[in-house]
Amino acid sequence: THEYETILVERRGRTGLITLNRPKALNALNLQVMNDVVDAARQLDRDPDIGCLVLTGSAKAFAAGADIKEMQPRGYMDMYVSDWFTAWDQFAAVRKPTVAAVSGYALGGGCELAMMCDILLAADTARFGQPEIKLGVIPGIGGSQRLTRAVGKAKAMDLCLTGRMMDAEEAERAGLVSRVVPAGELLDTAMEVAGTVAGMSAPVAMMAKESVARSFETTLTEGVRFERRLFHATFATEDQKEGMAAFVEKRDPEFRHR
Ligand code: CO8
Repeated sequence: THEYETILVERRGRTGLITLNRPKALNALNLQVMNDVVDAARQLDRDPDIGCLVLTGSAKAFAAGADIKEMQPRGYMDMYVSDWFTAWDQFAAVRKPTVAAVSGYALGGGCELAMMCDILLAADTARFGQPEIKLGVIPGIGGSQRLTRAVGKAKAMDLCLTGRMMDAEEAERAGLVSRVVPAGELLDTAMEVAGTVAGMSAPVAMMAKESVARSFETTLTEGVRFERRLFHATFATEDQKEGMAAFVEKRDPEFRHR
């Protein structure tokens, strides 16, 4: 694969692993990181041999936020005209399932990036927060929206207004993360989860993701209708034939991902 400056990209079976790799800045998300992650994620998303993406950082930091030093000198016109950080929306738009494996700090843009992923796994060392207010700004990559949808108003307001950090246990209790695992097992667990997802029918996994994601965008009636249409669409896949035949024949399915 293509070499990147700020990330490492690996393919393990049907899983694509992206590791943020700017250790000197605790993986602070500058424009280069954004462009690298978005480019790698879009390539993996298009690759028929990939069924799931994992995004991780280091033991100490998933990412300690947007790069403060890069933003410090900028002014309003500059931020507005360049539409600063808009490319992160392309990461959120990845259609294959994504797993965030968070160890250490996931602050500001780091927390926002983790929340863009479909499955959020935390090491017991993980710390989440939206500390932007302490810098005189507010979240800008979706934090005020995704955090509120994930944990509700009470904790979202608390975190965005005080800038305090939440540990892994509180994050799990609040519904921000789906599982907490010992730090040493984080990557193995993430790769195992991703391997399970990547072993499913790729188009059907994409439909499942799209359907759950739709619940954040629409009313219940429309959401249920959307789900029903996609459910019907699964019957146009070879994998529905294989999955149901395998059940009836008491064997494991061999999905062909189409
Ligand atoms: N940006 C730039 N550099 C950083 C960042 C960051 N966010 N975080 C850490 N670093 C750098 C430090 O400056 C330091 O560099 P150096 O060695 O050159 O001094 C190095 O990483 C190591 O950091 P520390 O020495 O501070 O490590 P500690 O273990 O003492 O502390 C902390 C770790 C608590 C994580 C601390 O580094 C910290 O508080 N970091 C900043 C956290 C933060 O405020 N994040 C939010 C950033 S703002 C944001 O994300 C806004 C997103 C919205 C933008 C929207 C635009 C549209």
